[in-house]
Amino acid sequence: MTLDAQPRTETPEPLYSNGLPIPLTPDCFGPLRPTAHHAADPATLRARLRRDGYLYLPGFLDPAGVRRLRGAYFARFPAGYLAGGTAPEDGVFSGTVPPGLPEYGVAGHPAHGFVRSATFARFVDDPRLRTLAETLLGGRAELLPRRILRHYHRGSHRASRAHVDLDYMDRMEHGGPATPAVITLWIPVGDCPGRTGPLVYLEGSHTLTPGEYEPLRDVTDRPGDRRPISHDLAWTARSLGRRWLCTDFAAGDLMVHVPQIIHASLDTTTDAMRLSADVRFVRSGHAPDPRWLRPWSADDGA
Ligand SMILES: O=C(O)CCC(=O)C(=O)O
Repeated sequence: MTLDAQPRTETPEPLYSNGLPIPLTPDCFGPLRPTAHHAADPATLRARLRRDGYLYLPGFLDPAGVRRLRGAYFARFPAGYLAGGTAPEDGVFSGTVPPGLPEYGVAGHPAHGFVRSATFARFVDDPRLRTLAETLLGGRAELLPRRILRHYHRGSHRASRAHVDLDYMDRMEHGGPATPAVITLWIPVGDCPGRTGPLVYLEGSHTLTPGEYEPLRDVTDRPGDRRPISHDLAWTARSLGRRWLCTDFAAGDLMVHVPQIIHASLDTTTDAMRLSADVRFVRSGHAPDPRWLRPWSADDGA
């Protein structure tokens, strides 16, 4: 795994999630296994998703289209948010959040308008994404209307805690990890190397029973919310004896995962900001969780 170029030192700089360090050691981190989607037939794709709980598909989408989407989003921010002399497509943080910018993802914030825009709808309605989802779900599938845009800048010390998607969609049947009724597509909107804060997956964790990780929920930075498994990824790795799988994502890459796999994200510590979209498809004829039938808003509580 090459997370990013860094000088060779005795102890490499750790990565961080939710402000806590995770040592860059072989017991904590390993590489995601890529699948060459051009070469893979439907049966192979399904078998790999079943085996690993995820598919990592480098270069699945057109990188130029992904970068245009990044530019269209960052162009919505007021002056002063992006570093001077940089283009919106670069998505480089100036270090200053302009006063008066609403809370992230609520009405009035650029992310709230963007997920409701025709530009975003065109991007997620890509027939290639639907075809892939239908291949993996084994039949017709519906794109759920709640599509989340996630954007982090350095200094926020915020990232996604370790969790499984089914805890956030628990008002529907999911099927088992071998025959999922719903899948998530995670799309980095721009390059997203390790220090820009990508998604990471706990190796083989889709095969765990929920009871095996239930005790981790008792140690929490979010009392009153039992959905996150942990905000401490190093402790999660050690407690469950599994590595976090990670890669340096590039614009155009795509991840797919089943709702049973434990995943989280790393903190953004680069000037380049992390932007991603997660979209979900449900097998037709399967009643989706009703909270996922409305457009996303950061304060929708789902
Ligand atoms: O992008 C993130 O930080 C979290 C995304 C996620 O959990 C998902 O796509 O299921």
